[in-house]
Amino acid sequence: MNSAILITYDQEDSINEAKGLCNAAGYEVVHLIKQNFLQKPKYGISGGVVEQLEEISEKVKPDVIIFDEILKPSQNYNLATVLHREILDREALILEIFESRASSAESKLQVKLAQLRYEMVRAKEKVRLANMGEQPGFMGIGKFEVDVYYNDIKHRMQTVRSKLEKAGKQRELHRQGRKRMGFRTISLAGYTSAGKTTLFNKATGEIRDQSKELFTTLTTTTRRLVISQEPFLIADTVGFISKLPAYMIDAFRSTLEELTYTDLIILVIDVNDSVLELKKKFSSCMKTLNELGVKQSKIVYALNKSDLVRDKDIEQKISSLNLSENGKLILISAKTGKNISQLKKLIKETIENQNYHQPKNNEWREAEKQFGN
Ligand SMILES: Nc1nc2c(ncn2[C@@H]2O[C@H](COP(=O)(O)OP(=O)(O)O)[C@@H](O)[C@H]2O)c(=O)[nH]1
Ligand SMILES: [Mg+2]
Repeated sequence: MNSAILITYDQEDSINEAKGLCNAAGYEVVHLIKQNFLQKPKYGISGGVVEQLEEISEKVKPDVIIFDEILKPSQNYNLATVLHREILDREALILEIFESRASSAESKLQVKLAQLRYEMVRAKEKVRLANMGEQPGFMGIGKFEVDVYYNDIKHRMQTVRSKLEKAGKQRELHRQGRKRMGFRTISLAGYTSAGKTTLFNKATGEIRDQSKELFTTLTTTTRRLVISQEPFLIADTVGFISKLPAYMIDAFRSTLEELTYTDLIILVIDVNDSVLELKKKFSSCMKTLNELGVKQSKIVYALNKSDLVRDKDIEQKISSLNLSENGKLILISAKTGKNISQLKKLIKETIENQNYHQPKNNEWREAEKQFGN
C-alpha cells in the first residue's frame, strides 16, 4: 500500500470521507493536516503550513500528498516544487478510484472521458507553466502550443465518445454473463466510510490487519458468502461521494452498473451521522438507485455503526428516514459484529422471496445473437 499525507478540512465528516477516499484509492494516510481554509492563492494552504509540511514530508517520505480540494495547475506546481512529491487534488484522487474500479468497457470509457475533461480545464495553464522553461516536461507535457494541446484533448474526447456509443450495446451481454455463472449476487452500496468494506470483511469472515484489508478490497472486490450452506457472491462497490463534480456523474454511475443486475443490494448507512447528514445522503442514494432502475424490493437497509449511537437517538434517526414501516431494515455494527447473522438471514429471505428467473439455454442463444459476442 502506498503512503500519503492528507490535507483536508478541520471537520469530522470531511476527515472521515477524505480518509475513506484515500483508502479506496489504495493510499494509507500516514499523516493528517487539518485546515479551515484550503483555497489560498499560491499553495491552497498558507506559506507557514507549507513549511511545516516540508518538514513532515522529509520525515515520513510519503508516496503522494493528497489535497482534499481542487487545485489549479499553478498551485499543484508550487506545492510539488517545494515538497518534491506528487500532489493529488480531490478530483484526481476520485478519478483514480473510478479508474481502479471500472470493469466494463463502458465504464472505462466514461472514466477516460472524465479524466480528459479534468485535463482540458487545466490545459491552458499547464502549457503556460511548461513553456516557462523552468521545468520542461512538467506533468508530462513538453513545449506545446496551447491550441495544439487543447485540440489534442478535444480530439481524444471525441474518439472516446464515439466508442461509448458502441459500448452501450455490449452492456446487456455482460449482465447476462454474470447470471450465467449461476450464482446469485449481493452488492454493498452506500457512502464512502459508511462501513461497506468493514461489513464485507466481517460477513465473509476475513480477519486481516487494517492495511492489508484495505488493499485486498482493491484487488478482489468480490467474494463468496455462504448463508446456511448456500453460496452467494458478494461485491463491494465504489462508494457514493459527497460534492461529486457534475462532469464525473456518468463515470460514477457506470461504475455502479452492476447494481442494476444484482439480486440484492445492502445499502449501508452510517447511523452515527447527524440527522441532517443522514437524510441528505439517504435521499441521494435512493435517487441514484432509482435512476439506475433498482427495484425497492431488492434493497436491504443496514444501519451501521449502531455501537456508536444511543438507542433513543437511533429511533429518532430511523423515523427521519421514513423507513420505520419497512421490514427490511436492520441495525448492525460491522465492527462489533452485532446483528450480522440476522442480516445474513434477512438477505437470504429477501432473495428467496424474489422470483429468480433462471434463464434457459435458448434464451442465452437469443441474447448472444442480439448483442454479438
Ligand atoms: N464504531 C464503528 N466503526 C465502524 C463500523 N463500521 C465501520 N467502522 C469504521 O468506519 C470507517 C470506515 O469504514 P470502511 O469499512 O472503510 O467504510 P467504506 O468506505 O464504506 O468501505 C473505518 O474506520 C471503520 O473502522 C461500526 O460498525 N462501528
Ligand atoms: Mg471501502
